[in-house]
Amino acid sequence: MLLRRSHSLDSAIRSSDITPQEAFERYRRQRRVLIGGAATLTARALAASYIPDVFFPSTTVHAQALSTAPGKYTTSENQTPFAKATHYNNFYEFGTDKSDPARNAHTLKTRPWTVQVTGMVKKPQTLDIDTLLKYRPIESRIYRHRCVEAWSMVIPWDGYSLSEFINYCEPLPSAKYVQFVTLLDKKQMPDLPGGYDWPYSEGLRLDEAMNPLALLAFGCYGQVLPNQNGAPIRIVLPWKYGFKSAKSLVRFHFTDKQPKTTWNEISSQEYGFYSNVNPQVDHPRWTQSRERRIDSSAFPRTIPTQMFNGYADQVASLYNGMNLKRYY
Ligand SMILES: Nc1nc2c(c(=O)[nH]1)N[C@H]1C(S)=C(S)[C@@H](COP(=O)(O)O)O[C@H]1N2
Ligand SMILES: [Mo]
Repeated sequence: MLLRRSHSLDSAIRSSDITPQEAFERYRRQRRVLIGGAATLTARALAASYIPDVFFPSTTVHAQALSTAPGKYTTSENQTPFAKATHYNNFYEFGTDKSDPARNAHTLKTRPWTVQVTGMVKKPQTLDIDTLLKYRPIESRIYRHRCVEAWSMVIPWDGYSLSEFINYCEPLPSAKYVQFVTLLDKKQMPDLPGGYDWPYSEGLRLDEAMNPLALLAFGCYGQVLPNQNGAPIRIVLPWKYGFKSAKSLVRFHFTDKQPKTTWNEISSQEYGFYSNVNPQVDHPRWTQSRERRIDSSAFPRTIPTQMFNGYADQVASLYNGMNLKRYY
């Protein structure tokens, strides 16, 4: 019997006909084109990065993170051990104790995941997390990480500059701020604490957000972000207190007004909009002039805190002429 072949069916492959293996191969080819030019990636890292959920194997790229040359984006200070950076977290949606997120955040579902771009942009849109992940080559940067509670860590993050993504969003000239809105889903966050104005949100002036130091992170320690560290996408702002670095982002909102931010709403005396690390401006309840490193030193806080957490060369000019005691 002669099979009649329909041309239209023949040429239009429905996505449901594609096997996972084919989809995987397709993803792999895309990755090669998009990040093949990144000289820092080893062939093995590149090959392993084709696995959608684990873009680097921990061993290979952890080594790469370690070999990243110290420079503007990378400190040579000792890295905080992975186990500490993933078991001493603030992610209140999963509990307010430092050990809660590692225990509870397994209920966070990171695929499928979309990110909305809203407000004063040329074209409001919704993007798939994997589109964002593939948009620019992933770099490793080792940043100091300073919490407002006067502890610090040194963490290798994997991502690309937030400015790259903001350029992609094409904010209108009227946009002066960007707000970061994070996931709120009581089903995934059964222990969501009361008394907070969820969802957690943060924000920056647009020129701060465009500073190349501001990182859009998808991974840390050469592997995909653990849920408790803000999977599948977060901000990292090493010159500001940790709470500005919002985790598990679902929306970027561009606006001409300074956005409301979670901690500022809770206690504006303690947590300002800017929240730059500043050893000269104390928290009302403790000094910010010293800190302790989570891996090595217990109390007392013996490490002197640096202005802008040591990144003054790169960011101080953003605040020229501002009274930083007033705009804390
Ligand atoms: N969505 C969300 N993002 C958040 C927080 C939070 O509670 N919820 N805590 C912030 C605080 S206070 C800090 S210090 C950092 C901690 O990041 P880490 O756990 O990866 O070290 O995340 C910030 N981002
Ligand atoms: Mo923090």
